[in-house]
Amino acid sequence: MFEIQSIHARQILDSRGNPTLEVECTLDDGSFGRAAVPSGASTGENEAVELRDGDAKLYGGKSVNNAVANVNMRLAPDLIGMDAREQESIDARMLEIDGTPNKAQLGANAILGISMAVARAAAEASGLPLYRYLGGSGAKTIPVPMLNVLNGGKHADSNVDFQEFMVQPWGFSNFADALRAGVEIYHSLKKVLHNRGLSTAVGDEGGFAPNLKNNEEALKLLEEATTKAGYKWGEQIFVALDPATSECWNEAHKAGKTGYQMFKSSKDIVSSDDMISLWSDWCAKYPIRSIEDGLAENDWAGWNKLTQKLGDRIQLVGDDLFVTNRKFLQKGLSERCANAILVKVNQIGTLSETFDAVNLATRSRYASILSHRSGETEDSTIADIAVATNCGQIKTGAPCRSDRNAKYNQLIRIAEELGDNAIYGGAMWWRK
Ligand code: 2PG
Ligand code: MG
Repeated sequence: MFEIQSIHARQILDSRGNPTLEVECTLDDGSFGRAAVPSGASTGENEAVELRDGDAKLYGGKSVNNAVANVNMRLAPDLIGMDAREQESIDARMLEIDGTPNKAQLGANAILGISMAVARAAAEASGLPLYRYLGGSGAKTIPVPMLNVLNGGKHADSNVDFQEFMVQPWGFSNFADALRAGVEIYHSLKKVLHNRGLSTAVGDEGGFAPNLKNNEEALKLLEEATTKAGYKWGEQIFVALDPATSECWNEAHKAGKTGYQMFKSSKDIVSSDDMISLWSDWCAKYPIRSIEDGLAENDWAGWNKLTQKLGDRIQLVGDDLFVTNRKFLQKGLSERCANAILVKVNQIGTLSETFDAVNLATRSRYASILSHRSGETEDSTIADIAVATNCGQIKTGAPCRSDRNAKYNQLIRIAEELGDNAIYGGAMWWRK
């Protein structure tokens, strides 16, 4: 009854209007799973390969017909007949067929589509919701959301250098109240921006994307929006940042320099130490609990210094630094860099390896945050994975646009289903 009968991929569109794949898996009892693959814009250089056709005549080179063909012609025939519950073996078999260390042959997008679709079909055949199938009977933590209410960097055309200014509603006893606070702050921010004559158009992840006097003004706006919405800044609501500074590093590199270029505002190039001072200055002034990619993916020495300076006070998250890959996480552990990992299924390309990364992080007392990509679809698998792993945090954009709200809505469903058994991640701050 768990035997894979068919696997089929097709090209669909993501939230930016770029092609991506969705994969369908049917089992011999008729159980069915469908999953769609996300796509990043500020990608880490060590991510698994997203295979695109590169034919300028089709979607500006972004079509994924080869990845679709790799699912339908190369992987599917090999996997048919396997037991869909054997996630590890199925994922391992795909890695074997691909034969490269970074899934460059068949595409991590092709492989991930199958990995997720198979899990969904197996969950259906088991009669279990996905989070329960993946996480077992102990899966019950609804994650604290990081709501990216102000977008900059590569996700917006504004003059803000840093990519994500997020509010994190830690100070609530349940997910529904926490999410409502995030949503009300989002709407409050819209009014604050509107009243100042600033743009309320949104960026790739649904957050507003105004031009500002400087990067720090974003934090002041978040504070005003939070207070005006009636919530306590620094008690109920905290700040999480993803400045995505590998982009600043790369811009400096393009100019033949080493350091971090504020590529949208001043064009200044600053050092790793200057960035660390900026973060500690901001942490003294604002209730920041989390900074992701506060330094660039290749600045390991800087990361060690940053971790020594702020690592016992706030969460320091490696995204481009770790690319959901246990090899890079292991390096971070040895070199004492960061204290948390961002977890993106398409950075590594299979569910098994995603769980490996989370497990290593948990055993090493690093926090894990499940995350969307800037290019998303209606697929909400990451919401289930967040609950399945009990990781306690999720980053999935502003509460705006259906690609983002699909994940919030799935968490609402799961929280309702778990009822009194649900734990809201906010109840257990990761260090204290
Ligand atoms: C990030 C992500 C998601 P992208 O940097 O964390 O917010 O962006 O998917 O563009 O890499
Ligand atoms: Mg990031």
